Formats: sequence, structure tokens, C-alpha cells
Amino acid sequence: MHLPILYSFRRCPYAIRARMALAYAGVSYELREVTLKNKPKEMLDISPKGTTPVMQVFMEEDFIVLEESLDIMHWALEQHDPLNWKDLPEKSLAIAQQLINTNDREFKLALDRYKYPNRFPEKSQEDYRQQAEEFLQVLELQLQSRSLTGEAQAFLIGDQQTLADIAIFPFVRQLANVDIDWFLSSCYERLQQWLKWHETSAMFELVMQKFPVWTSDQEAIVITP
Ligand SMILES: N[C@@H](CCC(=O)N[C@@H](CS)C(=O)NCC(=O)O)C(=O)O
Repeated sequence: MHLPILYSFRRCPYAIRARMALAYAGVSYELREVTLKNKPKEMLDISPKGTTPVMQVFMEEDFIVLEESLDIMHWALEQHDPLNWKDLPEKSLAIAQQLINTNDREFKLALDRYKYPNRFPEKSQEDYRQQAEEFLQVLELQLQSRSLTGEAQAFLIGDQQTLADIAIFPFVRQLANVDIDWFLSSCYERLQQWLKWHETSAMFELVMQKFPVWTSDQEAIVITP
């Protein structure tokens, strides 16, 4: 049977979190690197909305298409969940869900405006950063409360990295990189440590490997975590 196919864009934060979940779950897949300016027909045929990531999973004689990064992450965990991320206490999972929702809605909106203030001239870049900071404050408090239990490195909901961390980290990374000097001199010290931990992790290094843009005549690139 054909390996699952992931249409991915290397720098896309949604695609990054999907690739991280696949790496965590140890799922092998065929990676098709795309450019957003010229999306391949094969991807648009199965997912006309045209966002990355898209995953095509083959069944006996059929296939399913996962066209939301969170669906790909949950599917990956269904395949294999070595650290039992799915079995965290219900309260932690509810907090994770809430954090991911805020990340994907309010924070992402503010992040886009902070990143491209020229496209949103209604307010200043600093105003947009302040909007985004509301979420940074939530994350910082979450990390502070967890580090009180004495762990060397704090994570958002568990004693180790979980789905919540990898779902949110690529977006915080984007925000930090808009003005890294500001971020590193900001008061979000736990968040700085958390970001650094993730950026220097083997998992992140693995999923950020560079590959040429996919064309249908090239040999398949298979990712085996
Ligand atoms: N809700 C989607 C959002 C994915 C998304 O918006 N990806 C961006 C790239 S980071 C995209 O493909 N945008 C379409 C485009 O730029 O043409 C998900 O979670 O997978």
C-alpha cells in the first residue's frame, strides 16, 4: 500500500506542527514540498481549498484526505502515541484545547498583523504586538505555574513536551522572529527558554530539513523518523 502523502510547505507553521506530530508518532510518509504560489494539481485535486498541510492517507482501495493541521496531528497520535499524550488528565487536555484555540484564532490574527503591518494600516505594528502579547502572557503564566513544581524545563501542560507545545510553538517562533531583539529582551523569560528548547530539539531539526519543490517526475522523498 502507498505510504501517506504529505503536501507541505517547509516554513508554514501549520505544516511544521503536522510534521512534528508525525515525527513524534514515528509515522513514515512521502513528503511533497510545495510552493504556495504554484500549488500542484495533485494537491488541489484532493483539497481544493489549497492550504498546507494536506495529508492523503491510503486505505485498501480508497483514501482519506486530512486538510487541517490539527486533524493530521490527531491522526498521527492515533497511529502511535509513545508518551501517551492522549491520556493526559482531562483537565490538562481541556487547557491544551483552550490554548490551541486561542493560538489559532486571536493570536494568529494579531501575529499576521504584527508581521505585515503595511497590509493592516488601521493600527501600528506596536498595537498589533500588544494584541499578540495577551497570549504570550497567558503562555508565560502557564509555564511559570508549571515550573513551580520544580521541573528544569517547563512545558505547557505536561511534565514533558506534548501536543499543546508542538501545536503552538511554530507560531510563537514566527512572532519571536519578527523582532528577535525585542523578544529576547522582553519579560517572557520562561517562554524564551521554552522556545529555545523546542528550536534546538532533534524533532525540530528533523522536520526542518530542506527539500526541493516536488514535481511529479521526481523520485519520492520518504521521511522515516
Ligand atoms: N487551518 C489550516 C490553515 C493552514 C494554512 O492557512 N496554511 C497556509 C500556509 S502557512 C496556507 O496554505 N495558505 C494558503 C496560501 O497562502 O495560498 C490548518 O490548520 O491546516
